[in-house]
Amino acid sequence: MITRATFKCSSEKISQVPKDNLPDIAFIGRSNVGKSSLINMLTQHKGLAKVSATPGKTRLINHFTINDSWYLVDLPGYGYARTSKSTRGSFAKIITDYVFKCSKMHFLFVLVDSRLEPQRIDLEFIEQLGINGVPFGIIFTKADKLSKAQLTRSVSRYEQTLLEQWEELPPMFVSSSERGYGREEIVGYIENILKDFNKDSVK
Ligand SMILES: Nc1nc2c(ncn2[C@@H]2O[C@H](COP(=O)(O)OP(=O)(O)OP(=O)(O)O)[C@@H](O)[C@H]2O)c(=O)[nH]1
Ligand SMILES: [Mg+2]
Repeated sequence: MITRATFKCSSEKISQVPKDNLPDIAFIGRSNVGKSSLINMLTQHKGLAKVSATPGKTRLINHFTINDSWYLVDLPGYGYARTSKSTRGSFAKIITDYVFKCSKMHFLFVLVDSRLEPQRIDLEFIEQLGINGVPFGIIFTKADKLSKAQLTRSVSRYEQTLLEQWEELPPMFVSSSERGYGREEIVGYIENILKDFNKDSVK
C-alpha cells in the first residue's frame, strides 16, 4: 500500500539521480500516453506529477519517494516531434542513459495506449529492453475510453504481436487513471518485486 508519496527531485542527467540504495520503479512510454496521470492515480495524490494535454510535458527524470522505501520515477515521453524516428537513436539520451545504464532502476513499466494497435516505436523500445535484459511490464492506459470487448481485443492483439518476437509474455496490466482501474494490481505487483529486492539485499 502506498501511504506516503513526496516529490524528491528532478534530474536532467543520470549523474543527478539520488545516490542512496532505494530501488527505482520507473514509468515510460510515448508522450501523452498517461504516465504522469498514472503516477498520480497510483499514489492517490492529484498534482504530484504534472499532467498536460500537450505532449512532451515531462522532460526530466522525476523521482518521488514512496513510503520512505522506494522511488517511483516519472520519465519523459518518447516518440514526440523530433524524436519520432523509429531507431534506437531516436530515444533521447536522457531516456537511454537512465533505462540502459542506471543500476538504480529496478523495474520499468512501459505504458501503451489501449486504444491503439501496437505502435512501432513501442515495439522497438520493448525489443531493446529484451536485448539489454531490462525487467519490464506493460500497462495499457486510458481503458475508460474502450468497452470491455474492445479492451480484450486490444490486449490480445498486443499479446499476438509480442509472441511473434518473444517466447514469454511480460506481465500486463489494464489501467484508467480517470477511474482508478488497475491500481491494486499494479501496486500489488510492485510490492512483490520489492519484497524480492529486499530479500536479495539482506543476503
Ligand atoms: N480518459 C483518460 N484520459 C487520460 C488518462 N490518463 C491520462 N489521460 C489524459 O491524457 C493526457 C496526457 O496525460 P499525461 O499523464 O500528462 O501523459 P504523459 O505520458 O505523462 O505525457 P508527457 O509527460 O507529455 O510525456 C492528459 O490530457 C490526461 O488527462 C486516462 O486514464 N483516461
Ligand atoms: Mg508526463
